[in-house]
Amino acid sequence: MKAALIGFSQSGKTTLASAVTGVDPPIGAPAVHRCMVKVPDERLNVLTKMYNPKKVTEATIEYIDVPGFSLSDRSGQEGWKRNLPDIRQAELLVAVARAFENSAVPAYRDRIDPDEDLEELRDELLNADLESITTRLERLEKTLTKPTKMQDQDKKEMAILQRAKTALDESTLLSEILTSDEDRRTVASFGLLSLKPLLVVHNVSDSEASMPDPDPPEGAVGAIRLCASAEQDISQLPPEDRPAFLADLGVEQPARDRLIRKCYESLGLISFLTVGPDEVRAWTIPEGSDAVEAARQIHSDIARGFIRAETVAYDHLMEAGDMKGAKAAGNVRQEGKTYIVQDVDIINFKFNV
Ligand SMILES: Nc1nc2c(ncn2[C@@H]2O[C@H](COP(=O)(O)OP(=O)(O)OP(=O)(O)O)[C@@H](O)[C@H]2O)c(=O)[nH]1
Ligand SMILES: [Mg+2]
Repeated sequence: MKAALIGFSQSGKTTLASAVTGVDPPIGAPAVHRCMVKVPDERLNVLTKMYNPKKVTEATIEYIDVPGFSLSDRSGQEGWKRNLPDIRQAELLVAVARAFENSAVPAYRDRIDPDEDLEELRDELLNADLESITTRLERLEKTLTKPTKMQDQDKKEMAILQRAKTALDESTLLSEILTSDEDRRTVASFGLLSLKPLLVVHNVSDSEASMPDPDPPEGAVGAIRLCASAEQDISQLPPEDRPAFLADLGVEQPARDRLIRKCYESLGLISFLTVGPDEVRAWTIPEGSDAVEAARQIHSDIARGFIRAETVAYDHLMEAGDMKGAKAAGNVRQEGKTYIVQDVDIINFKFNV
C-alpha cells in the first residue's frame, strides 16, 4: 500500500516519516522521498517461534514524503504541480497540518491554524482534479466530432466527466459523487486526488500530544493528533527506553503504530496469514475479500486453480499449540471460493493448475 504525506511547507511531514520508519530524514534540498515501513504484527512474532521459518515477511506500507509547498508564490505553485505525479500514485493521502508552536520554524501564511490549512489544501486537491478533468473533456469533445469505433464508450465517459466537473465547480469531493463501479473504472487511470481517501494529521506541540484525536474535517476518513518531533526523538532510542518517554508524552502507542493502524482502517484493509517451514507471512487485502481474491494476492495460479482454503483462526491455533492439535479440536475449516476472509485467519490454499 502506498500513502502520500502531503501538506504545506514545514508542517512536519519529513519528521513524521522519520518517526514512523526510524530512519534519519534525508539531508539536502527537499525532494520526494520514499520509505517503507513494516506493519507491526505481534502474531508474526509468535508464529515465527512456532514454525521457525526460513523467512518472515511482514506487510509493508510505502510512505511517499512529498516536499511541502506554498501557494503564496509562483515557485511554490510550480513545485506542487511538479510533485503531483508522485501523489497520484498513492492509494491514500495523509495530510499533515501544522499545529505546533516553534518560533524557529516560520509558519505557512504566518498562521498556526490546521483547520484553515486543511481547507486550503482541500481546495487545491479540487483544483488539480478540475484541471485533469477539463483537459480530458476538451480532448473528448474533439474526438467526438468525428465518428470512431470508441464513440459509445467516449460518450459514456464524457457524461461521467461532466458530472464530475459540475461537482468540482461546487467544491464537492469526487469521492462523494463517483461512487459506482463504472464511475470508478472510467476514471481509474487519472489518479484523481479528491477520489482518494484522505487521512488528516494534526502535528501538535509535545504539551498537546495527549489530547484526544480531533474530529475529521468534512470528507476526510479519519484524523489523528501527534507530535512528530517528540515521536522522532523517541523512535531513535533503544526499544526498551521508549515506553517511559511515550508515557511522559502522554501517549500509549508510538505514532508509527497509530498511523499505520489508521491507514489500514482508512482503506478498509485487513491482513491474513500464511505459515510453514519456508515462510511465515502477512498478506494485505481489502476487508470483505473472498477466498479467491485472497488467493490471487499470493499468486494468480492459486486463484485460478483454487480448490479450497484450509482455514484456522489465530486464537484457535494458539489454544491448541500446533496445527495438529487445532485439527484434532475440529478448528481447521475447509472453506470454499465465496468464504469472506477474516483478519484472524491463517490459511493454507489447496489448488490445482
Ligand atoms: N516543535 C516542533 N517542531 C517540529 C514538529 N514537527 C516538525 N518540527 C520542526 O519543523 C521543521 C520542519 O519539519 P519537517 O519535518 O522538515 O517539515 P516538512 O513538512 O517535511 O517540510 P517541507 O518538506 O519543507 O515542507 C523542522 O525543524 C522540525 O524539527 C513538532 O511536532 N514540534
Ligand atoms: Mg519535508
